[in-house]
Amino acid sequence: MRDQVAELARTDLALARRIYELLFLVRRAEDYIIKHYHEDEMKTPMHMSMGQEAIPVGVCAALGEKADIYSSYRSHAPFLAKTSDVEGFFAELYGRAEGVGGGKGGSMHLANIDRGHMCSTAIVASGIPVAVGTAFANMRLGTGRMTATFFGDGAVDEGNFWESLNAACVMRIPLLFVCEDNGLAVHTGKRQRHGYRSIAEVVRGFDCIVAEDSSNDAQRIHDIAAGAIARCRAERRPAFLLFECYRYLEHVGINPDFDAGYRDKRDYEAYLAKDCIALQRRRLLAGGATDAEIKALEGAIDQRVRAAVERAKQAALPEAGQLFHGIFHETD
Ligand SMILES: Cc1ncc(C[n+]2csc(CCOP(=O)(O)OP(=O)(O)O)c2C)c(N)n1
Repeated sequence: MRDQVAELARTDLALARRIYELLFLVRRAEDYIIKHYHEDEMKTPMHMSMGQEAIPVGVCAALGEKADIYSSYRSHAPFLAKTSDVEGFFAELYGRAEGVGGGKGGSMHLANIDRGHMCSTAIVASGIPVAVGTAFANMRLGTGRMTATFFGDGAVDEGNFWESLNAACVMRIPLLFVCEDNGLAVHTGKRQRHGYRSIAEVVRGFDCIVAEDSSNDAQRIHDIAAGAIARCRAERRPAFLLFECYRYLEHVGINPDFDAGYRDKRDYEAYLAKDCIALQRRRLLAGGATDAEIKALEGAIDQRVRAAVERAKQAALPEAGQLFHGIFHETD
């Protein structure tokens, strides 16, 4: 314990603060979703990131701006960690024309290409091969941009994932495969789905860099991702990063679901004890930030999220004529 505090105190405070800002932004944005969802103005299903924020935040902090990422329908944390575009985010959830998908995509289809969140997708594992293509393009064009794809352990059950991993390894494409391993595909645990003991062990048979971690610590995840990015570039091959995590809420929706019978509330309580936001807040304090400074930072983020919600509520809906714009549409 003393070692952990000593390590916390040695932390680079600017980086620790940046990571805390992103963590707090994501958590607070979802707090506001929970607060307002019952009003039924956000007409989109919600796959909440709550509990899993450390992974997208840690990885995106390591990627920086010059990177392109893809995420699954559990997109809130990757989207906000990469773009910080909380205004475009809420406008989209409220179905408004100024949303990042013109108000037609909702929570599962978020994209802000200028800021490097290419898209999120509802079809499990479907973003993974597209990320391989983007990483290939970045490599061939020499853009210097890194690519990452975020997905759950359920995506590993898809052939798509293994074909993409294989192609990236054979073609020596620098790319981060980031698995947010919450152990569940909807209500089905890994033991019922996997005929092997460890995802990481299987992936180690491929010619790629493999790292795994179960700390739920965004800064530790940042360090692992930064090391993997450096190695991907130097060795010109992909990395597979497996991060264990816990989904606090139901598969889809804003409520806890411990009465559904597929998981034990004690597991949640164990994870809550190492909640990534509380952990990073402690790190800031140990690194020399004052409680007043942190509260000011939290207040500013809260203000920004609240304003984004208010603005989205007032914003215009898309025109009916926009219905078939920006989508694949066949007339016959
Ligand atoms: C190709 C495909 N098959 C099945 C589904 C139905 N489905 C929706 S979510 C889900 C579970 C995916 O779990 P995981 O990838 O671990 O993501 P998590 O929800 O845990 O973030 C499934 C099977 C789907 N959306 N797409």
